[in-house]
Amino acid sequence: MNREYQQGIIVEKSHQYFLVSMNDNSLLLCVLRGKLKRGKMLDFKGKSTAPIRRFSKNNLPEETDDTPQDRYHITVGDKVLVTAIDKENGVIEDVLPRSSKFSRAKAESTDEKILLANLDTVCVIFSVNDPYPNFNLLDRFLALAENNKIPALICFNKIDLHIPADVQKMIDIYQNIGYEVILSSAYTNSGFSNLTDAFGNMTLICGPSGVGKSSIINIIVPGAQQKTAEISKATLQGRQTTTGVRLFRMESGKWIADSAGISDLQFWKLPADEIAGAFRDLQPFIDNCKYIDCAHDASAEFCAVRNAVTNGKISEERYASYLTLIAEPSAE
Ligand SMILES: Nc1nc2c(ncn2[C@@H]2O[C@H](COP(=O)(O)OP(=O)(O)OP(=O)(O)O)[C@@H](O)[C@H]2O)c(=O)[nH]1
Ligand SMILES: [Mg+2]
Ligand SMILES: [Zn+2]
Repeated sequence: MNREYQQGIIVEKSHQYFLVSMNDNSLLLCVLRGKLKRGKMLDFKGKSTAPIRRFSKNNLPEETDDTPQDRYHITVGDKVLVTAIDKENGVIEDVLPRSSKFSRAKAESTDEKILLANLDTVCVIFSVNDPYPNFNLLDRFLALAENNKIPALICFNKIDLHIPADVQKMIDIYQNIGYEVILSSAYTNSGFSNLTDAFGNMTLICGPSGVGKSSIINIIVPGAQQKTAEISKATLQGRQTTTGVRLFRMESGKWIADSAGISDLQFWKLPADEIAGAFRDLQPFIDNCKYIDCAHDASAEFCAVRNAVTNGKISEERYASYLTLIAEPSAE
């Protein structure tokens, strides 16, 4: 590795701009070296000879919608090698290999969207009420996490509000399946030590809008909101963020990523034949169905999954959720 490169981690991305938290804790606003955009990685031996184009906050390169996307979809969470231009600006020379990523399913593989790289935990947050949880959406998040092979935990926030009986029933179901379920309230400040104990080295916080994701992050990373506002003002002002994901370093050194509320169900599609395998409670049964291409739906014969539902080994609610997901037109 060339000594002039410094290592950092991308904490925010907006079109072709990347905010990089350097190992010395400074923040650099970076663009990608042209060869990265064209899909060429450095070989870690030599420094690129291409001239560095100077830019400043007031003199950023023109931003257009048809900016060519970099081939690697370099994104928040990626570890990068940077050449600093000055105290505020730099150029990303290379991206280090990823250990994992969380992306939407690759049903249409030309348009993979990676939310976060190098994570080891997904924390799906819903509120027990206000808004009332959409459990089908929760199942979609969980299935996507399974599909991305990232361990998921569930947090039900706003327990200072009344917990409806139907919600309590579902909480029990998720616990029975084997998911860790944490109950929290950002208002009474409860549940957060359990929550942070369950976090890995890099945790993606996701869930629908209005459930308290940002409120929770603000408790876990004091000043996060203020920091976000300052960063956006200083660097990304007026520029629409494309990923909606922001990475924060917790005092413990662990990383936590806030993401914009997602209620767009379309976003979370998986190929139909991968859905059953991504339901943790259905998965153990799918190999016992008589037909290898069994869809485990109402018309399936000699289906071990349906049997398990009849015998009470799979909950009716989760099975109904599964049927909803496979019934979608483009889940093929
Ligand atoms: N009663 C109650 N309200 C809460 C709690 N946590 C957050 N809220 C409120 O819920 C609303 C939404 O909180 P946010 O933290 O902005 O929610 P979010 O999930 O980040 O929403 P998006 O950014 O839109 O995805 C705010 O009015 C908060 O004050 C809680 O534990 N209990
Ligand atoms: Mg938020
Ligand atoms: Zn079956």
